[in-house]
Amino acid sequence: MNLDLWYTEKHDDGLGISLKVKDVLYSEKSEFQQIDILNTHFYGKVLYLDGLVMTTEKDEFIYHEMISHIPLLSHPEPKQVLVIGGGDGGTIREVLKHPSVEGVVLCEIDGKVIEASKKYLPTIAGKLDDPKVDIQVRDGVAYIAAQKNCFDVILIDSTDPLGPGEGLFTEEFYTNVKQALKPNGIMAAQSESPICNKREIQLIYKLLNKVFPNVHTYVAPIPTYPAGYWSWCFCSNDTKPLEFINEEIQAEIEKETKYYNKDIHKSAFALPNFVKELLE
Ligand code: AG3
Repeated sequence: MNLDLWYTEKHDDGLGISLKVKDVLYSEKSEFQQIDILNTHFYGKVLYLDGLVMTTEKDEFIYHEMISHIPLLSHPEPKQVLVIGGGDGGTIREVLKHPSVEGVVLCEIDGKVIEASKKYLPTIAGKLDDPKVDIQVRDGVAYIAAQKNCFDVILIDSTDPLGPGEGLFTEEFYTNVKQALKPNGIMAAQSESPICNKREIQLIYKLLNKVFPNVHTYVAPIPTYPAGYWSWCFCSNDTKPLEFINEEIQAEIEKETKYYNKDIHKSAFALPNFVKELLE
């Protein structure tokens, strides 16, 4: 298409994230949400859910490496991993780089996101058929409530706290996540933009602090998310970030990553003053 066609993810506060579109590859309304995959000039193929950027071929590596390697390398030997959300498969691809991982459950509410990602985003979704992956197409809220003491690492790769992702931002859900973790388990959850989503990041941080003894925010730039600056929360019963890092595996992982490395692991927890203030 040679038209000057742009799609803008619009926010109430007068912010938009615009990408020039080559083609619409997929556009369907599932039982849960509107799913679109657009081929864009700058960021390659982009997955949108309810009009919001979930992942793009060009910058997805930052988000997926940061949500996975920070918690996994902080655990001495992660064997069983759970990813909630993340139907595009990017987080699964990174988790599978860890040699100790024996099994990873992907609990995604919307089977259509998985199907569309497999078809149109093979570089992201390419590992979803790996024999170590157990795909559960169901609501993460119900799934987690039935899991006790069985995961070493849980990653919450959700959308924003509205629509089908809403239930993944409650005290009850986080309590169930804690119970699903083994005592030395670690969870990491995406926690929105410190610039655009001040209320959300504060709420997530407050709720997590009610449930977990250790809650630590870390940050990275994600060019295609609101304000280009994103956060995650690292939570555990007793492991503090940077207290333990599996350096042997880290050295191997670093050879394959495009964003993550041992310096980034440390610096991600260094927060600017305005973020520290938000979380006080
Ligand atoms: N999950 C976090 C997406 C949040 C983006 N928000 C937005 N664009 N308003 C991404 C899933 C990638 N596996």
